[in-house]
Amino acid sequence: MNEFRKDFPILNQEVNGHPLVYLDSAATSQKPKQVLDVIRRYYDLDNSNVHRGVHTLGNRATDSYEGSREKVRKFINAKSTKEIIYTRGTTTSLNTVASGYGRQHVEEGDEIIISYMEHHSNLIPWQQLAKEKKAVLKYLDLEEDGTITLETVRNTITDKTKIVAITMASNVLGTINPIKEIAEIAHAHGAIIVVDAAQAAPHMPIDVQDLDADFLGFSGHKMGGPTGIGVLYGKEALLEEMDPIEFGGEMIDFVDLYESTWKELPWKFEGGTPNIAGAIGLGAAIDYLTEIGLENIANHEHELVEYALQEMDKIGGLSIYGPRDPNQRCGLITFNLEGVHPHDLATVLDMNGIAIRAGHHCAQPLMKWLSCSATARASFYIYNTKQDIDRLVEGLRGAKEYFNDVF
Ligand code: C6P
Repeated sequence: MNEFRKDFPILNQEVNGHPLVYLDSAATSQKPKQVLDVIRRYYDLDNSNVHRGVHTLGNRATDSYEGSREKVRKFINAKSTKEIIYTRGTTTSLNTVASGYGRQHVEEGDEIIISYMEHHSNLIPWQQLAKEKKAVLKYLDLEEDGTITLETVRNTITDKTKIVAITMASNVLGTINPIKEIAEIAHAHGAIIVVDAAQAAPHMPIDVQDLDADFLGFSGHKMGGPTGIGVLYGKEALLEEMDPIEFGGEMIDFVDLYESTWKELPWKFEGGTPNIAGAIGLGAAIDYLTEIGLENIANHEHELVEYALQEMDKIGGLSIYGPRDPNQRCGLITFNLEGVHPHDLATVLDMNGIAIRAGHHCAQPLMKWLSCSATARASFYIYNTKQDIDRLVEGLRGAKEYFNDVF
């Protein structure tokens, strides 16, 4: 995988006098020059609004924008491009389902099920919906190692459950959840499953038909694409019966003084001028990842996680969260160094050119479950190497000595 590193110009720099080691891809990934070139070329040559013009630039922009939608469809094996809605990112995708499908289908006393490991984006929309509808919000318990068993799922979902909303891969624990099996249980009770794939889509193959996901959201910026673009996948029948969330240009068929009708799918959910360059950039990112192969990416990250766990264990004084089996987790490791606040740790590492994230990772209920207020997190992607992990481990050893000496 080392050869891909050269595609990421940003990595070729020094930070605070040291070669940059970027270990914060779960927050946002770096972008390969192939994606940057496509965006640049679009603005240089084709920039125009979509679905409006009869002029050549408008047609080119529309072709690229809709061409990217087909790439997204293929990427997650959706049946039709009608099922692919462009959004601003995972947060908007999940909010769209909660305020669209959720408001139309959830009633007083119904259950919405989420888990303790959800990112706020897959928690607050359901919390709000439950409050509004007087529905019951239930949490799937976690095992000590941060996994969810199917027994827990079976014991929590009931015939009153309308929605199960769950992450495919946790941005804190790294846990990969058995979505296909959870979907089966949800469907047996007449519930739908909403999948947060923000930390999954960039790192492993996704087949929405095989998973039998009803809705699934992800963000372009975590998979080599630009910020401000994401995807909401929804089964056509469910999207068809769902009302639009935003009203205005682009999404209408016919407007009269007191009544309007909507365009067909997917456009009825894409009000206003869309993020055209973003969608085209996302298409380029999908081309890039597909060329490498999602299986290869997943294997590379498993190797890195396995190596990192092994080397980090040797340091002593580190609490590492999430499952120990590298095959059960995605490419990130969340940890704390005894007696050191994760922000201080991240600052010391940054002084050595190593970028990690520290904080609550937008998962405050999970922090409570872990009995801590914050953690440090190193996350990996295609461009990371074992040498990067050696630098991290060296940095952590140095930080440990530094804090031991100072305090
Ligand atoms: N997690 C992280 O550092 P947006 O911001 O809409 O692109 O993605 C939200 C989101 C939803 N679900 C999961 C599992 C996520 O990890 C994220 C984003 C980043 O962990 C930023 S908080």
